[in-house]
Amino acid sequence: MKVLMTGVAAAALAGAGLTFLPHFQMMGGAAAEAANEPASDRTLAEPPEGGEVAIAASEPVDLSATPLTVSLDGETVPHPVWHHLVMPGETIALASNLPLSIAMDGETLAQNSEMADWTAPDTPGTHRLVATDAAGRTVEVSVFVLAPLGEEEVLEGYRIGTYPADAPEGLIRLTEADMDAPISPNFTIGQFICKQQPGHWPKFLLVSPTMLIRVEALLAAMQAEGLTQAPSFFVMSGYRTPFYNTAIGSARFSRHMYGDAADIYPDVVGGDGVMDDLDGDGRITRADAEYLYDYAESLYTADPAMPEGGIGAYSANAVHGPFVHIDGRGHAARWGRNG
Ligand SMILES: [Ca+2]
Repeated sequence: MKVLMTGVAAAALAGAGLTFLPHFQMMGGAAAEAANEPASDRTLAEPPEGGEVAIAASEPVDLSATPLTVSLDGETVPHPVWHHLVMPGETIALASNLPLSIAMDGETLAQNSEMADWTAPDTPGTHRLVATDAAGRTVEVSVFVLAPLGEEEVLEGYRIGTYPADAPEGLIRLTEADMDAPISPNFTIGQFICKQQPGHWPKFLLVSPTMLIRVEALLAAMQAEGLTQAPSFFVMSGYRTPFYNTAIGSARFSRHMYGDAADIYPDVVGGDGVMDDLDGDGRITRADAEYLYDYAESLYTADPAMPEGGIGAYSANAVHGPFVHIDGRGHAARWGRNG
């Protein structure tokens, strides 16, 4: 079987509980089939074998023996599409296990090299790092040069407020033109902006890698099992400024203020901003949020490599439908699931 693997498909398999290896492994054949098996039959963290794989290269290459691993500042890039945050003037270091052609904003940084450095400019902004190996596999990273926060409570007219603890060093400064910058295989940065000041630009926000790893894995697993046709989750609430978090009466130390939480659900049917009928009873109720909660819980529990974090289930109210909160706080937290 020959499989032309897209980043989305690869992520779907990677997140299916089959692998969440700390590197990329393009899979085909038996591995792709295994992704459709019930969760209980999957082998965790075992590299797939066999299968002929072509990855948008001129010639098919059997890459199964040599996964491409890329790290930025010592952190493994977990998906072929990812993001990285850096303060102005700081240097980021890319390292790989294979020689790469590495470009930033279309300008070559290194060729046939397993490492490259890039020093961020002094001004905040969005940049695009693309690394390509000899087989044509790519790693694409949106690099956000952050706007220093300091003691400011307002940045360029955008109300930030005051962090109750652990104020971040800087925030992503997002212009309207960069809304579609990808931050993972199935999510763009624009999905996570705070709802305040809708017509105001630029906006400021954060996203965390652990939250995105968990949310991507959940989506990919549901896609692989045919539980949703959604190309992405609807992000009802992603980042919240401390200002906004206080205004809506949320938890004082909400992980949303750190870009480390997302209130999500699949919304294919109707595209109406309301969760789909996941449990198939013909209604959209709390039971659908609990279905998603339970699915996330069992998926994360089955994968020892999954970063720890929170899961919460919520009922509909006057202004929103049912949803599930996912965060990457670093330890397990569960709420909202009764019985
Ligand atoms: Ca239902």
